[in-house]
Amino acid sequence: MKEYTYIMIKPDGVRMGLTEEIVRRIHSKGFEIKLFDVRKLTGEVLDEHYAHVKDRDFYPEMKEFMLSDYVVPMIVYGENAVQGMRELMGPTKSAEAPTGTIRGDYGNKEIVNQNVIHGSDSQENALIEIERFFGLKLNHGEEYNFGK
Ligand code: IDP
Ligand code: MG
Repeated sequence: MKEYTYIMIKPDGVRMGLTEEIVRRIHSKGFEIKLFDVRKLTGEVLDEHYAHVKDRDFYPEMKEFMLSDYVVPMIVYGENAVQGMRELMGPTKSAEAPTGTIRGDYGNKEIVNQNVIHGSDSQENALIEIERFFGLKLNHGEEYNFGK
């Protein structure tokens, strides 16, 4: 079954000019980008999105970084897209991410929060995050027009 996932290029990725390369990698895995946008986030949406790390000591610095520039939110679609995108991204800590993954190739090896890209960690969270950032209530396996 094809599924949706929420992907977001973080400010470091945008500033390094990696959007085109990341789009190329997503397509080369056979996934489709159904929608994408370029925007600056608000503190409110970020606190909601990162509620699971909001009380950690690194959060204030991370929040400042995430609000520092444009991000590129996307809806990505395909077979096993949630897991497949996590593999393409590599693990959270760029210093531990293998070469060939997005975080391994481009993430900051010292500053953990500057890891270039976000990807949903489960099918359930993917739908929650897509609704949060695009205001769309989707179901996995269903096809939508996305405004076409
Ligand atoms: P994920 O992005 O790989 O799913 P999460 O555990 O959901 O990782 O953490 C969300 C984000 O919080 C990470 O992408 C990273 O930017 C930041 N983060 C997680 N752990 C640390 C840490 O130990 N130090 C600094 N930032 C962290
Ligand atoms: Mg996560």
